Amino acid sequence: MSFQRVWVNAHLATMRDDIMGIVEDGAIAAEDGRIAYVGPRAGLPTHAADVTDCRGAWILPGLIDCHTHMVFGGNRSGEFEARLAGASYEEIARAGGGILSTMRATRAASEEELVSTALPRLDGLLREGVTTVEVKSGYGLELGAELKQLAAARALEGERRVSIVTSLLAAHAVPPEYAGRRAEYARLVAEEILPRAASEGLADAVDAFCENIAFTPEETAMVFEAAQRCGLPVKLHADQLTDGGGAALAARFGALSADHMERSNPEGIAAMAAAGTVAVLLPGATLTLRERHFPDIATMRATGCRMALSTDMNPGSSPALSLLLMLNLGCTLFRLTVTEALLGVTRHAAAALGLKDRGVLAEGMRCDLALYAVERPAELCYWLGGNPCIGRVVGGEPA
Ligand code: DI6
Ligand code: FE
Repeated sequence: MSFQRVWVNAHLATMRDDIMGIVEDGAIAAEDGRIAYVGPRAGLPTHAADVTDCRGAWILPGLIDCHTHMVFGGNRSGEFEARLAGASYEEIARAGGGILSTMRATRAASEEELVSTALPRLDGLLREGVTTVEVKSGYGLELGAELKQLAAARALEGERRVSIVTSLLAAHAVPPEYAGRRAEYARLVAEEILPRAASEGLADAVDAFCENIAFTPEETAMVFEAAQRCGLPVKLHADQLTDGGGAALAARFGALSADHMERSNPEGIAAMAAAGTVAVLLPGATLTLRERHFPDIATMRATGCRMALSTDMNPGSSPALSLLLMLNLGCTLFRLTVTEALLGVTRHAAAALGLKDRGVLAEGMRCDLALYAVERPAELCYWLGGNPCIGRVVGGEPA
């Protein structure tokens, strides 16, 4: 038997079990973009046309950043300074800054401009070994601009070797045209924007921001019901600034994930565990907003609620350009174990996107790989900055 491509002289963290599924002196073979063999080098059936000597590197499944707002106009470094001078995120948002300031810049940008400003941000992730990225809309807040943002996100896939998964987040903030008419805007999202994004094939999922400065649980439920009518899975920005019962709401709708969860209550977390809803932890936002409230990791562990870890890359609450840095912050701020953090950017991040063909190294899975010059996987969480990625493979081809 012969394979198109094999990688040898590598150690593997397959992420197949809860102790990282480690294989020392392993090998991987690819055929037609899929993993055809993964295991000890000694067990590799034969050789291949193309053999890569990894010189003792560690191979993980290509990393997955499962929660980003990567496509946006402008930036908010001015608000960063205002917060340093004492203003709060909530005060800035209520005064028409925050998400609405990015909305203005995003509406003003062309689709091409949105693509070209997102590419350097995307490239930073790819250099770290990321092979799949979720991108949300939510800075258009009107039909045309939301569709433009999603189209720009989709276009990134044509520019780089990466899988892009999109989420419609039109229920992110109330646009100025609907000031004081929040419920009416939520209805516009449910009845017009969402069905259009779905029918044009621009959205893989639907997200919403359930929060006292955004949408109520009732409005969120209305948007989720519309998503279900259109056959789209849902996700939720839940319990970030206040406990609005977001975790339980996400569980009730069988959401793929509930994200943030700084203030989620234990009952909500237990409901998520039972529903299979993944908790997406976003330590970049916790750090940037200097939050004192951390997600209830102990209850997530006790209930078996799966945890993913992501950048939340956005111009306001988490201008985080590095997923490897999030591994460190997940461990240092939230006290995740190294194994939990690494599962959070591989297997559990895939689950948060509903992707069953990636996130672990196993035969039949997509051959998306990340190669690192580290002595142990823990090093990926240990360094605060830096980038040991020495190779990336997408669909069986070096990228
Ligand atoms: N939560 C977040 O972390 C981002 N959106 C949200 O609902 C922040 C978006 C921003 O500040 O621009
Ligand atoms: Fe977010």
